[in-house]
Amino acid sequence: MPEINSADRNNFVDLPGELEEALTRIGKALPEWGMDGTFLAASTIERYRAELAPVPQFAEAMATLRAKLSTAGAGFAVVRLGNIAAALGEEQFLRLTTAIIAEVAVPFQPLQRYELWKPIGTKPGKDPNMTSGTGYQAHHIDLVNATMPPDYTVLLCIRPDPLGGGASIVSDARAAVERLTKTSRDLLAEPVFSYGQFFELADVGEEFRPFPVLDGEPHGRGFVRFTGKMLTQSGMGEPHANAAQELAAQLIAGQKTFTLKGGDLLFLNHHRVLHGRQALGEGQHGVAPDDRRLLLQLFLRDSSQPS
Ligand SMILES: O=C(O)CCC(=O)C(=O)O
Ligand SMILES: [Fe+2]
Repeated sequence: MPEINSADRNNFVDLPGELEEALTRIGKALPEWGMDGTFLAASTIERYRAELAPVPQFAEAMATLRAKLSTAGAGFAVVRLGNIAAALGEEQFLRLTTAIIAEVAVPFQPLQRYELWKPIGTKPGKDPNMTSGTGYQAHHIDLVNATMPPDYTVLLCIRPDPLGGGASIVSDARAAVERLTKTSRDLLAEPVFSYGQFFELADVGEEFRPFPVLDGEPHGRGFVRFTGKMLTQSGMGEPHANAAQELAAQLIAGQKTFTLKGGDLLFLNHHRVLHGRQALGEGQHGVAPDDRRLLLQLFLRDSSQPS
């Protein structure tokens, strides 16, 4: 199957070979992380930063990454860590990845069932359109029904779908909104939308129900609070449902599609982009569970945001 890729080079960060080698060396000796509630402990962040700070070219690579992720940039980026993943054991690779992520914002895991990283595996028996399902997952921000969704989601690809599916889709939410009519935008600014359950969550505020899709906040602060999954569930009236459908269509029209490889680290700025996933390949029952697609997910809180 040809690789699906409508993202351009600007959306990817390849590290220079020397930097990969230095990070691999440091990764071998990084200590275990600690947690402070749902957040990566400040002492771990300080320790990891101190280990990585002297590495030549590292500061430049992180500045490039932060610029791509900013609301002025594309709002998403994939850092290619496949060579480092291949050279380190899984535990050390996760520590190094966590250290890199902590250069962007503060890692945390609001889903209380998990420590820091949440596995997103492939479960053929599950609702196909949900996390860990095998079908299409429509554009969304994670924890859409929280008053304070995470500022970023991070997805680390451990194993791509051996059947060639599961491409990531990412769309510029602000650009999609700009293409709507004023009437639709006005409808989306009304607090009549709702989605899903709210439980076993911490540090994302309260349940927001019903919510407006457009919150009128400045771009770097507010969200396009949307999930394509709410179209069938929300119980809203027809004008609002039509406006939400229009937004869903514009998100699809503007989407970038690319397939993550093992070791790819996808950062998504929730203030700027929505994300989802194409269906996985048909026939997952024929793939051994340990060989199926596996991502790991965590979230980031931008410490510069007023809380
Ligand atoms: O499976 C994927 O690529 C995306 C998963 C996702 O966005 C989620 O579970 O929130
Ligand atoms: Fe998601």
